[in-house]
Amino acid sequence: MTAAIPLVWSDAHRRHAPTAEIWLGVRTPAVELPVRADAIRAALEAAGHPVVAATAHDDAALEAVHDPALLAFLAGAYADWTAAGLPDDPGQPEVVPYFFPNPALLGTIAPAVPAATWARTGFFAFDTMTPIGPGTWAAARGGADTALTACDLVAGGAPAAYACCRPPGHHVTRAAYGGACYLNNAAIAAAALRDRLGDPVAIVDVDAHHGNGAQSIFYADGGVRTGSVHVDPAQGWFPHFLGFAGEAGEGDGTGANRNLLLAPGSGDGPWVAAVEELARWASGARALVVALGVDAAAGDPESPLQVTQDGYRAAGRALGALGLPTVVVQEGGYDPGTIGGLVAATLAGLADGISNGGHG
Ligand code: SP5
Ligand code: ZN
Repeated sequence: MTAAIPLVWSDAHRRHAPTAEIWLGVRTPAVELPVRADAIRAALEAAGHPVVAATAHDDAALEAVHDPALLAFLAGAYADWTAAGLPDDPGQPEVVPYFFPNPALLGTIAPAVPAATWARTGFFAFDTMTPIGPGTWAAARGGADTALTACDLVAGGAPAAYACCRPPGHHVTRAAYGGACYLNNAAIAAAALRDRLGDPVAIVDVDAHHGNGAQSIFYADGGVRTGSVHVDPAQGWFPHFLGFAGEAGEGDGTGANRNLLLAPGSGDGPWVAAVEELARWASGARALVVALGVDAAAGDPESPLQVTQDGYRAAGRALGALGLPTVVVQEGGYDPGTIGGLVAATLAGLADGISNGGHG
């Protein structure tokens, strides 16, 4: 029996409390809220997981996967926005984009960062639903520290650690943010584990949405295998432009990306089978990062998948049975009433899989 998987935590998550998501130009209620992490922590503490405070880590760990220009933008965007008076005129309290450098606008001309504060956001953001408020950067930076602290535990010999990252991260590429995400915690963790434990590292993303960020960051890099199971973007689901089966990597990364697509309405049978396939594919890596979105669950307001708590437990078991040093990073999951139990079940399955190994 392994010791209970530690929960790594940063209080800074609460400083990101968006007032709205701009959806089709309309202010709609934000769903990526502080209550999410608080609900998960409560469930995991009740299940006996020890809490470990995140420690500060150097920016170099972020620069391993992100463009310094994106990091500088995120760190300063809210101060720039308020200095430009935009909360008063036109009355937008949070940093949002309005104009995007569509490749078909620019052709072969490289985009430059716009001079106007109100136009700059569109250089870095790829959707309108990922607002930057007064505490967003502190929260996102704390989330990265949370993932990196979990890496420290695992590199130090813990079989697994769970990073309760909020805001989530798996949609963020090297230089662009969106999808309620600001820093790609799973990619940051994979790079840190690669430094400490060697190549290759695997990322298995079980969030209901495609893990486009890690796919993009490591697309030409065979040192990090990236796999994602998600609802088929061709059937109308975010991130719409990416996540298709033919996206397999390029150059040194050819064959190192896997996308497994599920139809809306899919439940435990096909979803657990897909996770098992990604687990088999990850076997032989030196370390594993699980991008744990629990929004594939039935009842989640952001996805049409119908996975149960038992399905998440089975996914955890399959991933734990690999016996790899494992960092689990929180991604999506938007029903505060059920996400704690879903994460607890996944970690229980993971611990079970680790204990039983290949003998279960
Ligand atoms: C981390 C994560 O799970 N991000 C997923 C974000 C997907 N958001 C897609 C939003 C599509 C529009 N939904 C309408 C909700 C209106 N408030
Ligand atoms: Zn998601």
